[in-house]
Amino acid sequence: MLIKRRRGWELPEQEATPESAFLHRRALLGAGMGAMGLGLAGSALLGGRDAARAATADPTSDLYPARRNPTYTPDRDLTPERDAANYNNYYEFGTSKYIAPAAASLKIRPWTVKIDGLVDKPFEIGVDDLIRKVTLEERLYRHRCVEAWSMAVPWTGFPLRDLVALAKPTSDAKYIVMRTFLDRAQAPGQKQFWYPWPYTEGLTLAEATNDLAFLATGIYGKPLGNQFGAPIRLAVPWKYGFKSVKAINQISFTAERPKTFWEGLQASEYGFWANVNPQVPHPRWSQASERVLGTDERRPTLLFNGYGEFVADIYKDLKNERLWA
Ligand SMILES: Nc1nc2c(c(=O)[nH]1)N[C@H]1C(S)=C(S)[C@@H](COP(=O)(O)O)O[C@H]1N2
Ligand SMILES: [Mo]
Repeated sequence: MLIKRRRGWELPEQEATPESAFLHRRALLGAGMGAMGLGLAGSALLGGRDAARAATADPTSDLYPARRNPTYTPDRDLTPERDAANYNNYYEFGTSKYIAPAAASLKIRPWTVKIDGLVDKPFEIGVDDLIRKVTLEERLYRHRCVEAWSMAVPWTGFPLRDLVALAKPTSDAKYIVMRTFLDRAQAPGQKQFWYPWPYTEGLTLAEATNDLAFLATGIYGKPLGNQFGAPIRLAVPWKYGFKSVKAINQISFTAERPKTFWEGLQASEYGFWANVNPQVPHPRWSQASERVLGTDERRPTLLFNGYGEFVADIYKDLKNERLWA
């Protein structure tokens, strides 16, 4: 995808929802595939790779691209898809940044999300049913990894708040805990027993119901690729990237603060709050600036990753907490 240099508010629609997404859908519909299902005619018509993609087509792909919500527009160019899709953190599939091929084999359907803990009535819901219960929208968000690299990407998804509303937490619930699948056969990284699998993250309910907290099911105008945490992952852009847990299959409401994956590994370096703050260095490196993925650029890091206007109020009475990573 070619990205021309423009101000954030001038980003045209086609940069967030690449042309290929429209073209691919049009090819399918033009061939009558919508009604026919994915038969032989389809494989003959589409090239080998496209045919493979169509055969495993996401059951909700008709919902993409979704309408853009213009409230969320970053101050910088979007990261080209090719760069974001080939530089990922996903320890379940290895500790390098090049896990996309390994992650591709994760089976993401059927997929259910279990909602339990302090809720009116625990339930389990198929991810496609969940996606069709809510309204998908596109948001352009910055992402700042604790390792001091950053990107800006167009997520598709829905506010985490809408899931909280579906779950109906009781008045005792104070935290929301999100967990990734546990399957050593599919995720070789999970054979590394010194990590506290499954990957677990948490937010306070005040954070979870903030406008910015987002559950992403797509990116670049299409369903999520596996390397991004398909079929459903969190995006909380004012926090370091490790809070944005991928491939969620359980969401629990609790009265107690959960022990998160990275806290379990190294609490002194990766805390529960992990709000982005350029003035609070990581014990082993500065957080003052960030390398922008896909460019040679370094940018100064912003307090709350630039999202203070949305979230600063949440923290004003929490002065005794270690709010910054
Ligand atoms: N389940 C799971 N979720 C995860 C991770 C992980 O290793 N496993 N890595 C986190 C980190 S450190 C970052 S920076 C982001 C990276 O998201 P991306 O690969 O989509 O850019 O995912 C986060 N979510
Ligand atoms: Mo990260």
